[in-house]
Amino acid sequence: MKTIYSTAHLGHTGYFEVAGGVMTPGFEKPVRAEYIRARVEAVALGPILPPQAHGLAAAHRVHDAGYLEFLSRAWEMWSATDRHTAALPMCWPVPGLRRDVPPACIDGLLGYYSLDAGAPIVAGTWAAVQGSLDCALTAATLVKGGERSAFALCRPPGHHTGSAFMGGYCFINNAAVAAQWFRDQGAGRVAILDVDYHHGNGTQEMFYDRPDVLVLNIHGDPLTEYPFFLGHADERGAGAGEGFNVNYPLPFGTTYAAWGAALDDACNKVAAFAPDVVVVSLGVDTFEKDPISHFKLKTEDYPRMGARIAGLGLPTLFVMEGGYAVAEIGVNAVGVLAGFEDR
Ligand code: Q9C
Ligand code: ZN
Repeated sequence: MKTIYSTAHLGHTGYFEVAGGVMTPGFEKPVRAEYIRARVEAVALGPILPPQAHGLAAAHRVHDAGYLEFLSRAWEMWSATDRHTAALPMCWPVPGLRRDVPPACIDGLLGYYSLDAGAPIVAGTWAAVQGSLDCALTAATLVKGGERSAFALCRPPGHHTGSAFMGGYCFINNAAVAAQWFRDQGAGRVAILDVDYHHGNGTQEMFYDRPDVLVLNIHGDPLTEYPFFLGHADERGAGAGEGFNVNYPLPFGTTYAAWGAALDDACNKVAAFAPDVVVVSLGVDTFEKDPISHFKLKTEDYPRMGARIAGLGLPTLFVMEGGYAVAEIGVNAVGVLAGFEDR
């Protein structure tokens, strides 16, 4: 399996997040992708290739134009106000406030276009975001060209990003853009299987009323886990998309016994849908030692996950999402890919 990796991610660094009420170095940091790349090399998974530049046309198919324009200019606007720390929002248009008049300053725009204060923007962020998207689209091109699978080593991740907001370490929804790109390239049906610990709220939002993209999510129950306000089991899609969104919210402490049962059910639904291609939002923050998560998957569970997905017998694009236990992130993420390849 080929891996697509860009060094542009290295510039998205040097920021903090508020964790437990305390300013803490960001959990989503460059070493994550570096450890995954090193593990791909160590097990000789396959060639590691740089992405091709794709521009933003594919992103515009699922993202709001004003949002993309904001993202591309946010650092320039923020640093023009003589601030040099990461740009972060501090005020949001919750229901009851107005969204019909977009703010004319960066501090207002940051809140207008975000879900939370969890997607800091620094000087290198926009280049990293474009590089991450390019990885997804380059890997998607390999799968479209007939390869059984490909691995987009995306960083920053994407699945919390909706059409017009960043959040949860995410800026452009790489998996969603790739899924839409497959549709635009002629795929009739696409399934997105999101195995990250957190609910992929952005992906769900983008395809919620569509029957051509089946979205399945296995994740921490939003009653007690981020992103809190989406990801319940009764969210099954709307209108023509009714029945084409499937959520598996699971409690803290979940092990592979219950997690794997959810995966099995999800895979049966994918098989019944008979998509032309599967996009896997691959987060490994389900790991027992993940510092911000509460599932209990073990390192030996990740190859089983990959093997079950391989059992679908479908062209598969893996898109990297979360995972914050950096010492084990490479072994776990590449474990899924090696398990998929049955080795
Ligand atoms: N400070 C992904 O896994 N909340 N995003 C963190 C601890 C945000 C995770 C709470 C978690 C976002 C792609
Ligand atoms: Zn996650």
